[in-house]
Amino acid sequence: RAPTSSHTGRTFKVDSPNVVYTDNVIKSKYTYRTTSVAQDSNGGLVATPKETVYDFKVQRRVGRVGMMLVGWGGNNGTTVTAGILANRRNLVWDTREGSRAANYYGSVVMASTIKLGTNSTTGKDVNVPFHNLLPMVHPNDLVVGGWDLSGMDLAAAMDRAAVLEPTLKNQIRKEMAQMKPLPSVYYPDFIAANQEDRADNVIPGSKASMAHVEQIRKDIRDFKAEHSLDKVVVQWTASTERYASIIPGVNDTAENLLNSIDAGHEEIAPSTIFAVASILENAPFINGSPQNTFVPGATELATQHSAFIGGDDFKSGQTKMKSALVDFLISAGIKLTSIASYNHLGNNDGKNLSSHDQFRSKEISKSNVVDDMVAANTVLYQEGEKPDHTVVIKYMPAVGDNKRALDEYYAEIFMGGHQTISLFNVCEDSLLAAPLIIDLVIVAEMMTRIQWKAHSASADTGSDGKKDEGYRGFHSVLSILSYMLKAPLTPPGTPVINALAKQRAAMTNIFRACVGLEPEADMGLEHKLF
Ligand code: NAI
Ligand code: DG6
Repeated sequence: RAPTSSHTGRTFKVDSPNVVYTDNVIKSKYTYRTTSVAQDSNGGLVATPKETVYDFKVQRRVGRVGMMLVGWGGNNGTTVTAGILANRRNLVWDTREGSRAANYYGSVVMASTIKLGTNSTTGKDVNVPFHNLLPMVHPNDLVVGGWDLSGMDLAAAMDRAAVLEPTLKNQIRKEMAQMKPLPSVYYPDFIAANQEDRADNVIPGSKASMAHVEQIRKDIRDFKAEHSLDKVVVQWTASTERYASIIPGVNDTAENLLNSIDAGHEEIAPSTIFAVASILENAPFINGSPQNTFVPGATELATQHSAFIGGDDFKSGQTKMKSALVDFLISAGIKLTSIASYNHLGNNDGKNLSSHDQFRSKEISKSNVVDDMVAANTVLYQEGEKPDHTVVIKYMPAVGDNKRALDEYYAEIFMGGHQTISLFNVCEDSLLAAPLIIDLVIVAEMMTRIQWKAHSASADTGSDGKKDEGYRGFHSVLSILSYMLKAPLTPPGTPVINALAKQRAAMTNIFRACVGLEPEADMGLEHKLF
């Protein structure tokens, strides 16, 4: 299917000597301003403004993009696929509350705006859709495919998921029924025993093998060829696995990991097999579940191949709220002392998580999400001090995909007082996760078209001529995806940012830099100095 969609809303061009548009690329010269802090001989801090000048280059042609989902027949997989079909066809359906139309609500890229600047005449803010910041793939144009342990076609799987209205499902049933997940890799030890009855679509072999890696690689290549795609992004939205043990000599280096796969080592998870296959195919791979798919050997392999990886665990409901609320409380000078987070849900994810080892993976990813905000406030917290934080998840079939998340935030305020915030959050799990799956693909694909280099005065910024050399991609570990993820993966040795507003700012400001625009400072001096 030829791409047909165009982004709506206001487009713009930057008028600056630092920005050049050609038919193929956008080039910008960008001055990155930071503050370097050192300690003087008396132990005092000295802050020095620092400037680094970069050249960015963005390929304008998006090309044809495929999205391959592992766990395609699950609640998230079927919901995101149905959502794309419905949007593509501008579908409208009846509900008991009136008619509803397809949209991309919940996608930060598709449904939010950024402030471009202030109107030169009125002084009012001018906002543009996020997706107009740079040439990005439109989700309607994504070609969707993938794998699942369950061989059910996507129409039947969508019914099993029990997420969407029958009046919508009826309009896309025919198309969904033609979609069938590819057989997948099943190592029963990694997911809950209660998932066994789904596993009727498996590639033979119940532990790691190079043949499995090769089969997944072939699947990616075949999908690309069959649909004439320029690139494919692979995403794990399959069941949560248990953690893999990190064993020296087994999965600690790229070489050891490949050897261990070859030797059929039992500590290699299916998700790591998919990660390795994607890396070797140079297809960006994103882990939407909490387990440690990216064992050190997998991260090293990605770096060696300059292949993009991102993870872990979609940040959809309770945790997204937490990473905004905790940032607000601590930045407001309120000392958060405990967070009690309780969930109950009745979908298949909840069933899988009712098994201890799989729950443990989720408990870890849901628990570490406030560390950076706490550590940043040395007025409220002594070194090593943290709020109490507990996470409970219970399987309650009756509520299906409509997860209930109850949170109590308990904080110390002025003069020994207390503030207690209780939240009851009904998180329609897959409807919150589906737009994140889309954002992760759009942003990951975007990153395949951005290159940078340290600025050199002799650089040719005006054409694709000979001097146009020395550009390279961002680091393999795409921490720019952090906004969509609970436990963001970052390049080794670099800080993890969980605060939601900072995560969004990182994404929008990097994209702004690519068109030579300053970060949005929110100072509003133009309205304050008269
Ligand atoms: P689901 O249980 O409905 O779907 C998972 C699918 O993965 C199933 O169809 C299952 O057959 C398949 N599967 C399991 N192992 C597989 C393998 N090795 N290869 C291929 N397919 C395999 O779960 P749901 O709700 O779609 O969630 C998917 C994942 O996303 C879970 O790990 C969940 O924890 C995670 N997640 C979900 C969020 C949400 O809001 N829905 C948010 C954050 C993470
Ligand atoms: C229990 O919380 C089940 C999980 O799979 C979550 O639904 C999912 O991880 C979303 O979590 P959160 O904290 O982003 O709402």
